[in-house]
Amino acid sequence: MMRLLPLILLAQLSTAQTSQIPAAEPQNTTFNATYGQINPSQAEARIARANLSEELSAAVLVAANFERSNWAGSSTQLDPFYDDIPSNASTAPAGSVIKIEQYTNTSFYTLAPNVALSRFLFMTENFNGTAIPASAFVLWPWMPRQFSNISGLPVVVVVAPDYAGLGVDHDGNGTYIPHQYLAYPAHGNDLIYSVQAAQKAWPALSKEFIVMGHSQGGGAAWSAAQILARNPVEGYLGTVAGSPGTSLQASLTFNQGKPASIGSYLLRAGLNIKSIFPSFNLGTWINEKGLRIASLLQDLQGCQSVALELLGQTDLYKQNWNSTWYFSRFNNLTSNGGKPFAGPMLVLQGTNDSSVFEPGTTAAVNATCASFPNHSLQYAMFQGVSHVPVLNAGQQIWLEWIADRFNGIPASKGCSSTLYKPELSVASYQKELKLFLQYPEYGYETA
Ligand SMILES: *[C@@H]1O[C@H](CO)[C@@H](O)[C@H](O)[C@H]1NC(C)=O
Ligand SMILES: *[C@@H]1O[C@H](CO)[C@@H](O)[C@H](O)[C@H]1NC(C)=O
Ligand SMILES: *[C@@H]1O[C@H](CO)[C@@H](O)[C@H](O)[C@H]1NC(C)=O
Ligand SMILES: *[C@@H]1O[C@H](CO)[C@@H](O)[C@H](O)[C@H]1NC(C)=O
Ligand SMILES: *[C@@H]1O[C@H](CO)[C@@H](O)[C@H](O)[C@H]1NC(C)=O
Ligand SMILES: *[C@@H]1O[C@H](CO)[C@@H](O)[C@H](O)[C@H]1NC(C)=O
Ligand SMILES: *[C@@H]1O[C@H](CO)[C@@H](O)[C@H](O)[C@H]1NC(C)=O
Ligand SMILES: *[C@@H]1O[C@H](CO)[C@@H](O)[C@H](O)[C@H]1NC(C)=O
Ligand SMILES: *[C@@H]1O[C@H](CO)[C@@H](O)[C@H](O)[C@H]1NC(C)=O
Ligand SMILES: *[C@@H]1O[C@H](CO)[C@@H](O)[C@H](O)[C@H]1NC(C)=O
Ligand SMILES: CC(=O)N[C@H]1CO[C@H](CO)[C@@H](O)[C@@H]1O
Ligand SMILES: CC(=O)N[C@H]1CO[C@H](CO)[C@@H](O)[C@@H]1O
Repeated sequence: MMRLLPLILLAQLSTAQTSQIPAAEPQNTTFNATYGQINPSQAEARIARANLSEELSAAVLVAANFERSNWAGSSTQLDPFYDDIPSNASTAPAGSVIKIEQYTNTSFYTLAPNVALSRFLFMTENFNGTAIPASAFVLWPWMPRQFSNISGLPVVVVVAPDYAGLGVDHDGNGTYIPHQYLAYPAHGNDLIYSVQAAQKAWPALSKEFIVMGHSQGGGAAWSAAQILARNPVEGYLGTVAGSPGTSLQASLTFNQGKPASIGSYLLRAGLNIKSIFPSFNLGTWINEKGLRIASLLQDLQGCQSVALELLGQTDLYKQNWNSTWYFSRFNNLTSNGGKPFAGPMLVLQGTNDSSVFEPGTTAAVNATCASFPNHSLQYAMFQGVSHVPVLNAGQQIWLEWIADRFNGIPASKGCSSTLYKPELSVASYQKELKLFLQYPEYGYETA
């Protein structure tokens, strides 16, 4: 039987601008933002400390300056919004709001038009349950979608926390707040408490909410569902976990034979594990060369682009990592899957994901379904789809799933698994994003 696809004709109407506009000049191919670019005279000395090759040193500098060109105006460390922590942060409980910026000037942000932004600081809890400040934002659609079953603006995607330690990186006393990378329960706390704080700050937000995240955020969302099974929160309607991280062990197991990936995970996770296990020393997993690189990564405040360059090396770690107590314990304490969770939950996974591997997610889903066959878990796999693009491939599924929850339609009980296949052959589809954003300076660039 032939399937009929709904046909939508898209027409773009172009109108000439009549107002005075700056004369067109060629698109600027240099990085636009000059703010925060590393001082060239200092860069060499800072990078030299890591004893990298000349070629890699140059690549790291380019990557660092590229990241900085993406900052929205300034570093969070110099932005008073993130840097000035209200004094009540020392006493306010998790889930409370400690600062609200109702209107955020988005001229340096990469937002779709007709989306407004508010930022706020709230109290979350770190892995061990200490209350700490963190940041989050609310995206306000021009016309929020209405749902029959809830009162107020539907809370999903619009409230987005920075993980604790990113954004706000110190408490009211100036004490450093580490980002507990891949300690999923800590990230789960950030999701749950940011919603509670946002609801306090903006009563127009609905009591009902859906938790959603992707990749590390998918792991955060799944972990939030596990936390909510122990500590239920009124209004919770379900979780969407896209390409979810399930455990450090899973990430490393599926990277066996790829030493660069193993080193990258061990270094990034190991950087802040000391905040959970005070006796841990990064040198337990990471060798001397790796330690120099870790210092540089922190000195540059490097993010994904810098890490991609710096951690792409094969010889940064010690071979005995997987026989250490810390590895086993961290893994046991932070993993997702095979544990009770508050459902319903929708898990999205591409079968050709080279960051979060499908067999790892499938194993976590299987373990969960084996132990909790009567919970509601819907597993959606997407043939040939990779890591981030699973949210594009699967958007009909997750948007409808969310709408059903807000409309009060109960999710089916039990576990189900579906492999979705594309309309045309897998090879017909562009696999990855092929663009990056630039700041438009002239009208012709956005005409
Ligand atoms: C491109 O941007 C850089 C940095 O903002 C500036 O120095 C340069 O003059 C610009 N070039 C053009 C062609 O606009
Ligand atoms: C720096 O790197 C070079 C080349 O890899 C190596 O020969 C040298 O021993 C390294 N120096 C230190 C202090 O590790
Ligand atoms: C700073 O630390 C002291 C001692 O631990 C504590 O009593 C105080 O509440 C902290 N203040 C803030 C603003 O966090
Ligand atoms: C903390 O103080 C800020 C003002 O600095 C206030 O807006 C906020 O409501 C307070 N939060 C709590 C939980 O006391
Ligand atoms: C937002 O910031 C831009 C750039 O600094 C400025 O031109 C604009 O006037 C600001 N908008 C508002 C509403 O303050
Ligand atoms: C954090 O919790 C873990 C697991 O219970 C424990 O082993 C560790 O000692 C705790 N760390 C701190 C800093 O309290
Ligand atoms: C532990 O590491 C060793 C050496 O890299 C490797 O041969 C072994 O397969 C690893 N075991 C696990 C369970 O990852
Ligand atoms: C982690 O869990 C496994 C399986 O339950 C157990 O064998 C192991 O002893 C645990 N490791 C630690 C350090 O608690
Ligand atoms: C998960 O369960 C399915 C269905 O029982 C099975 O076919 C598959 O091999 C399992 N996969 C993993 C990785 O456990
Ligand atoms: C998976 O991705 C790799 C790398 O992009 C590609 O070579 C391979 O053909 C893909 N496999 C499938 C089944 O799509
Ligand atoms: C984000 C940023 O730095 N934008 C700058 C891009 O370039 C134009 C023109 O040079 C500046 O006005 C913007 O401030
Ligand atoms: C506010 C509201 O109408 N809530 C309802 C949403 O749907 C569920 C399930 O059908 C009901 O139990 C709620 O009362």
